[in-house]
Amino acid sequence: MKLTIVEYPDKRLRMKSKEVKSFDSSLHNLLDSMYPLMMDTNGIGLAAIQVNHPIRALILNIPDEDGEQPKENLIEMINPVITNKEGETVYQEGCLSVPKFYEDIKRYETLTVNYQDRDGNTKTLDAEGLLSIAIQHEMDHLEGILFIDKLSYARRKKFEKEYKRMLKERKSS
Ligand code: Y12
Ligand code: CO
Repeated sequence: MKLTIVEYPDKRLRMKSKEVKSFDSSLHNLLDSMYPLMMDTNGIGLAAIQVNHPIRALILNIPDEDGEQPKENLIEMINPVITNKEGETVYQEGCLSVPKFYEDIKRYETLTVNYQDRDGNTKTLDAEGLLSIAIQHEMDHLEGILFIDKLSYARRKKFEKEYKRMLKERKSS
C-alpha cells in the first residue's frame, strides 16, 4: 500500500479517528505499510490518520540505548485508552506531519494504557519516559489534536509565521 504523510495545515489531520472494529487484512496491510514509512522518515511514532486513514490505530518504535529501532521493539496500538496517568514531564517533540519544528511540550510522566493488538487481543502497558510521551502525542492525533495546539498564544503565533515561511521556501526550491 502506497502511503504518504499528511502535513499541517491539512484539515484531514483534524478529523476524529474512528474505532477499529475489524482486525482483518486491510488493517494488517495498513500497519505493514506504515512501519517502513515511519522508519524511512526517521519517525518514532505514527498514527494512521497521518497517512489519511482516520482510524484509531498507531505505531511506535522508541530508540533503544544505542539509538537503534529494531523491529522487535515495534508497538502497534489499536483503540488505545489511557486508564491511569501521573506526574508531569517536558520534552521537545517533533511530528512527521509538522516537518522541521520541535517544541517543548508538557505531558504526563507515566501512564497505563489499554489497547488491542492487530489481532484484536486486549493488552495493558505501563509506560514511562519517551514511550509515555510518544503514546500521548500519537493518541492526541486520534482526536485531531497536534502538539502545536498545546503551545502558548505567543509561541503558536511565532510557529505559524515560521511555518508559513518554511512552506514558501520549500515551494520555491
Ligand atoms: C517525542 C518525539 C516525537 C514524538 C512523536 C513522534 N514524532 C516523530 O516520530 C517525529 C519525527 C520527525 C522526523 C523527522 O525527520 C525526517 O522527516 C527525515 C523530522 O525532520 C524533518 O521534518 C526535517 C521531524 C520529525 C513524541 C515525542
Ligand atoms: Co505527530
